[in-house]
Amino acid sequence: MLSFNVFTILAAAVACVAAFPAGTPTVGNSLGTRTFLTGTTHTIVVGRANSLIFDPENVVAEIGDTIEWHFQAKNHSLAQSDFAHPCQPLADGTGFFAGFNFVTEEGQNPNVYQITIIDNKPIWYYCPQTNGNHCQKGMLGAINQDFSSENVLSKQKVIAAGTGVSIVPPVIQGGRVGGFQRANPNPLSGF
Ligand SMILES: *[C@@H]1O[C@H](CO)[C@@H](O)[C@H](O)[C@H]1NC(C)=O
Ligand SMILES: [Cu+2]
Repeated sequence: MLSFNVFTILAAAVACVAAFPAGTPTVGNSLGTRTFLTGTTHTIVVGRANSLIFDPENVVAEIGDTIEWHFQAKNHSLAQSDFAHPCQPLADGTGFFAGFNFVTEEGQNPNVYQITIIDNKPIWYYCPQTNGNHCQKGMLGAINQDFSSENVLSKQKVIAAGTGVSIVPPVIQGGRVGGFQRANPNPLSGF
């Protein structure tokens, strides 16, 4: 009798596995809509060695990855734009802007700025420092640009070079500042 019961339970378990193969969301299970954090952090140095560059300026990231900017001298920031309008924030008021609180005379600011990648769309951003026209001089970056399209960073830089004074977004938004909430997670990165 006992062995019959064990067999019955096993048979039920096998039937259950067959009905719900691996990866099939079941009722009451929200896994299908969840974003899985991959744990990969992409470090970008802002203004390496007093230059007007984001290094690397091109990043390929997956959904759930973290992008983390480390600020070197002098007074840089970053703000999201669209492809066709570099050097100005997104027209609808969304997008990230890190603010100008990362100024450092030497070394690296103790704070970092982070965003999380939530979809596969290209992300375009620029340094909105108007003092010295950083964006017009090529201080631009791209995340997940589509190299099979015409809209690539090298072309955006040409557009940026021909634009007028950069627009500083009115509000700091869209990302996280590490440092007050938590220490710079990777202080040697970029050196
Ligand atoms: C950094 O640049 C911003 C934008 O030009 C400016 O408002 C701010 O005063 C500068 N900060 C310092 C410490 O120079
Ligand atoms: Cu800059």
